[in-house]
Amino acid sequence: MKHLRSRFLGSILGSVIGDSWGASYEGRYYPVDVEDFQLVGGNYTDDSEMMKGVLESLLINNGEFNGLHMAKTFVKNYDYRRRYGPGATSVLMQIKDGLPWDRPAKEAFYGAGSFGNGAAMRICPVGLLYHNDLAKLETIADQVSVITHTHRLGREGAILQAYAVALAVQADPRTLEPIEFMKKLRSLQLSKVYHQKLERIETYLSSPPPVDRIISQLGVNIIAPESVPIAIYNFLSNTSNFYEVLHSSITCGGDTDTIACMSGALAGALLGVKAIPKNWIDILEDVDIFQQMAKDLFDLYLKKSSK
Ligand code: R7I
Ligand code: MG
Ligand code: MG
Repeated sequence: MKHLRSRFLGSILGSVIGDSWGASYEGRYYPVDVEDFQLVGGNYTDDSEMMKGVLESLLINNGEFNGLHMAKTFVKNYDYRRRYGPGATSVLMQIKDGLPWDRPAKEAFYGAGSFGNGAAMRICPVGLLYHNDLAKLETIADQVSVITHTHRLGREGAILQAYAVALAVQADPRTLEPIEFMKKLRSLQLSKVYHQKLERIETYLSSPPPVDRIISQLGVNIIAPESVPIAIYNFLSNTSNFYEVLHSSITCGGDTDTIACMSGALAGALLGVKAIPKNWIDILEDVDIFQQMAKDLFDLYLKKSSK
């Protein structure tokens, strides 16, 4: 049980560290020359700010989804300096202006809804809290997504990332089999584009091609199907090394803050907070808030599982 507490904390802090380390390199091309975390990291972006909103709202609502509350929490926390995606900004500003919380996201992108990676980047707390209840995990991940991302691919990206967090938090780091992990992910009902990429990841794990080919085949962009898969790949190719998971994610370039945020969530969930250098944690912005929320989420998990 002690380990599980450390893994909740590791996953939340791993997300914020990945986000703030990757933030300096957004939009660069492979191979990104990554400097030490202490030189560039510490300040997080929209990825962590929205994850904080998910945590705040789940904690106050006993782990259940309350759309109005969560949407209002996103609006309350919104700080444009955190570099939100344009779709998410527009949705949150419309909710601030008084539109019902579930309307603007449906109307985004000419009615298609967003498939940006903004739902997946914030979903880690759902994967942690519901790691032993897949049906509930899928339901809550979907609900948390639709506040800003109603396109099927945006929601599925969040479900995939949440389930990967759930598998990571339950896995034994000494015996984790990446191919077995992938087989479990492939049992999810997802669109073809995700299944194609999950199959590619399995192949690459057995026999890795050059990194530029992995990048061109999986993608490193701002949309969910081109960022969640490479985050999972970078995690599964370095499962024993927190540093290497984040470093390799950022080296790939593209949407570096978000991809490292997602792979950091996975590495932290598997390896626990002890795998994160203490001097990294010390320089993290709002670290006390994130630590407290991770502990509260674990206590909520305990409370819910004792019923
Ligand atoms: O998904 P979202 O919140 O953005 C998150 C990203 C992360 O990288 C953060 O670090 C931050 O930098 O932003 O914001 P959205 O604007 O909803 O989606 C991101 C982008 O995906 C959009 O601006 C579009 O370029 C693209 N996109 C779409 N394009 C066409 N049609 C998303 N959905 C669509 C669509 O339906
Ligand atoms: Mg960001
Ligand atoms: Mg990003």
